[in-house]
Amino acid sequence: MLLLRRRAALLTGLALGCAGLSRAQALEAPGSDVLLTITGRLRRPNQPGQAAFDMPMLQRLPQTEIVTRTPWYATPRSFSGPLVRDVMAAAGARGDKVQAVALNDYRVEIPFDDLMRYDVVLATLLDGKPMQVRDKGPLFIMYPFDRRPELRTAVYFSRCAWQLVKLEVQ
Ligand SMILES: Nc1nc2c(c(=O)[nH]1)N[C@H]1C(S)=C(S)[C@@H](COP(=O)(O)O)O[C@H]1N2
Ligand SMILES: [Mo]
Repeated sequence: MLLLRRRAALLTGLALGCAGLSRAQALEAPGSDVLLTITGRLRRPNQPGQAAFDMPMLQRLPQTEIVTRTPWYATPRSFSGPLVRDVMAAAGARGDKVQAVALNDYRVEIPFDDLMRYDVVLATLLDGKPMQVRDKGPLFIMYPFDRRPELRTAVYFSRCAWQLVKLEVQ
């Protein structure tokens, strides 16, 4: 299951890489409410200087599920959505780090290394359901804390921005 998901993610990564090489390929335009904006060095913007994603665009990318305990909930929960690295690839984003910005103006820096080393998920669903803003939604960055116990530190918990609205590539 996990292996299949990994393989799917890898194949998509390759496909996106090829699309990036052709350069003519633009990121599709969002057809509904924009949930996430990526700014910075982008090879595939879909708006002047930025890449905007709506829910269907995020849900068309390969999906990964992380079931894990977290500091936010008393029991293990399921967080699912695209990998952050695939969202970055879809926008053709290149950089060393990314500033995650949340609705409540919370900001935190995430090194690109994290995205390569770990399967960091841009969660669009909590236990299979969309998250309301009052439930830390609509987007929640999640690390695989239970599969990678070394991540269970304040540093990585702080990188899990909930109510995420923007990623600034630097
Ligand atoms: N949107 C948002 N995400 C956030 C925070 C925040 O204030 N706003 N705090 C971060 C920090 S510093 C930690 S340690 C964890 C847990 O903080 P919390 O208990 O306030 O959610 O969430 C992280 N994600
Ligand atoms: Mo924190």
